[in-house]
Amino acid sequence: MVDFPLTLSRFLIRQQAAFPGAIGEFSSLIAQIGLVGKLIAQDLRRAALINILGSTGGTNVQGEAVKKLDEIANDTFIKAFYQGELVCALASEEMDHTVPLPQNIRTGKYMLLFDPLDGSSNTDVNMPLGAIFSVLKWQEQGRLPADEDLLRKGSEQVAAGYLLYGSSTMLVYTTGQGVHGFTLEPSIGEYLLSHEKIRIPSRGTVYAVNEGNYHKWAQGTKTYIDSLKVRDKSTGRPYSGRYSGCLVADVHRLLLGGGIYCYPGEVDKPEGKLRLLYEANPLAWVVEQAGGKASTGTMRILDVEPKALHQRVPLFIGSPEDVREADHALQGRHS
Ligand code: AFP
Repeated sequence: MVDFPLTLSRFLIRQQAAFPGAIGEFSSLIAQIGLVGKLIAQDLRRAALINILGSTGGTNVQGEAVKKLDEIANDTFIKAFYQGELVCALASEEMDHTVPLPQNIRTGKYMLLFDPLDGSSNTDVNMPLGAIFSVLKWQEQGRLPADEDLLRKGSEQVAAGYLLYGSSTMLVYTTGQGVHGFTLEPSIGEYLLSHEKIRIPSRGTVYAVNEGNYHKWAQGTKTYIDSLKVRDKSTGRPYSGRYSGCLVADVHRLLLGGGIYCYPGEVDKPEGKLRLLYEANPLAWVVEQAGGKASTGTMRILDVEPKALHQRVPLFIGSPEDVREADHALQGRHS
C-alpha cells in the first residue's frame, strides 16, 4: 500500500508534541507562511494575464527598481501577520524600518524578517522566484522590539527557510532539527512532505555565480572561480555553471545535488550585494542544518554581528568541501 501523505499541518502537530507547554504559536506562524506562499503562487501562475508584470516605477530602500510583484508579495506577507497574534515585529527587505503594528493588539513572541520576492528580475520572464524568511524570538515583556532589537546573529534564529516558486511550489524550513521540504499539491491546496531530512552532498559538480562581474572581483575570487573550470578527476572538475538569478532556486539546487553558490564582494564594493538578515542568515542556517557550510570567505555567516537592518555580506554557500576550498582560495591558502 502507498504511504498516506503527511501534510504540513500534521507534521507541525507532531513536531509541537516534542515541546511540552507549546501553545501552537510557532506552528501557526509556519502555517501562515505556507498560506502566504499559496497566495503568491496563485498570483504568479496568472501574472501575465492579470497585468501584474513589470515595474511600479518606484525604487526600494536598496535603490533597486520595484516590480509590481515585489509590492504584491510584500503586502501579502504584511497583511498575513499585521494583526500581531503570531509576531511582535515584522521586517522586510523592501522596507526601511520594521513595520509599525497596530496599537493595543495581542502580539506573539516571534520576530519575522523576510525577503518577500527573491529574484524579482525573473518575474517578467516566467523564471523561478522565491521568498526567504528568518524567525527570531523576543524575550522581553512590556515593549515591542525596535529596529535594533532585530540585529541578532544568524546563530540566534529559531526558524529559517524559503518558499520556492518553480515548476512546483515548495516550502523548505528548519528549526534546528534538520531540514524538511514540503511540496504544494495544488489540487487539494495542501503542502505535503516530499523531502524529509534533506542532506547536502559533501561536494558537488555545479557552481552558481554571476560571472559578468568577473572583472570587479579581487584576485582570490578570480583564482577560485577559474579553478572550478580546470580539468581535475579527483574533484570532478570542470564543474557545470548554473545561475538562475534567483538565490532561492540556486540554493535549492545545491541543497539537493551539491555544489556552491557565490555572491562575492567586489574590489569597489567589498560587502557584496546580498542582505545578511533577509537572505544570507536564513539560507546559511538551512544549508548548515543539511550538513553544508556558508561563509563570507573569511568567517561563518551565522557568526557575523549585524550592525544594520539592511547590511550586505559576501556569500559562499553550499557543499562543505566546496565552501572550504573557496575560503582557502579567498584567503590565499592552499586546500
Ligand atoms: P533581485 O530580487 O533584486 O532580482 O535580486 C536577486 C538576488 O538577491 C538573488 O536572488 C540573486 O542570486 C542575485 O540577487 C542576483 O544578482 P545579480 O543580478 O547581480 O547576479
